[in-house]
Amino acid sequence: MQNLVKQVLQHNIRAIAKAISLIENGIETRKKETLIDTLHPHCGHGIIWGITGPPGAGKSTLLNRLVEQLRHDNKKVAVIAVDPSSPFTGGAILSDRLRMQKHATDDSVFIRSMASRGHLGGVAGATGDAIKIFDAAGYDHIIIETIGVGQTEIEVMELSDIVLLVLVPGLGDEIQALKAGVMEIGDIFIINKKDIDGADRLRTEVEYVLNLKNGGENRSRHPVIMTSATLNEGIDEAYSVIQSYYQILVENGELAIKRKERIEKELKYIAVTKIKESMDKFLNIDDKLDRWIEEVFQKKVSPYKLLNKKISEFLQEIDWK
Ligand SMILES: Nc1nc2c(ncn2[C@@H]2O[C@H](COP(=O)(O)OP(=O)(O)OP(=O)(O)O)[C@@H](O)[C@H]2O)c(=O)[nH]1
Ligand SMILES: [Mg+2]
Repeated sequence: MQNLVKQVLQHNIRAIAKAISLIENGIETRKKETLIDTLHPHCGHGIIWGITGPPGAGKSTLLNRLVEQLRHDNKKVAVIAVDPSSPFTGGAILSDRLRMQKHATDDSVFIRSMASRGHLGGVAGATGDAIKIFDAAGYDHIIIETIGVGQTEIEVMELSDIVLLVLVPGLGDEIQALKAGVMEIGDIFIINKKDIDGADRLRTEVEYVLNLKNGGENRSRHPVIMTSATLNEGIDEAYSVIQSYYQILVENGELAIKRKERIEKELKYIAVTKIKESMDKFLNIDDKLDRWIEEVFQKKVSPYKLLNKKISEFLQEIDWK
């Protein structure tokens, strides 16, 4: 494991791929903890972007363009396509969904897909670990693409420093989507496919909703940009808006706040998981459950009383102060 970590830190592509596969395939807890803990001091340099929006909105086409700009600035980029609905692909590249063939041979662009099925801690956990691997390995930008806006996607987007929400005209249900709370997760709103009808109207609607959210008086602080990813229009603007938005987050301290909120979530998650694990082990719930059910059913004991007793026994056992 230490050797693998060393190679990851040296930006060895094969080691990075291997580390991510280990996470994806669910290695032993102890090994995973060593991996993540050893990488931790080397994390924090990479900028994490999320890009989300309805299927077919042009997220990948747009991302492809933005990656071109990042490469032009000589940045190393990792892209993770998260697909909560599909099974593991064993790390296969979703080149179709990603439309990133152009970058597929570039060593400084690492493209990876992740799926959630059967993953302990959900896809958000696996994605979070993958982000740490890329970050420690020295990628300057780590970009996560998800489709749609279900709960899992929101959790994944919460791993980002900046979320780009890509919207397109002509879906018919734009406004419903905006009302459904989707707007909450976006930092920067991109109206893509500005070359088709309805883009201007959608922009007005989006700005209206954003200003409402802002109390209806001041202009919202969230930029709304129009692009045509296929025609390569508005990309320069999008790129510079993203950069200045990030700069503001750094300067006004919001980035640190966001990152601390992520650490808080992570710590709570680890705490709950670990407490649950040790409780399960001590209480041996699965084995005793039938007996407890019977006792509660027979009214020999009430549920709270039973579990409070078990838990205080547990706390005594571990000498809880
Ligand atoms: N007219 C027009 N078509 C676009 C534009 N951007 C993307 N497309 C097309 O829209 C289709 C979907 O593009 P993708 O980039 O795969 O969209 P996506 O949001 O990544 O799709 P999923 O990952 O499947 O959700 C493709 O046929 C693109 O060529 C645009 O600005 N204008
Ligand atoms: Mg895509």
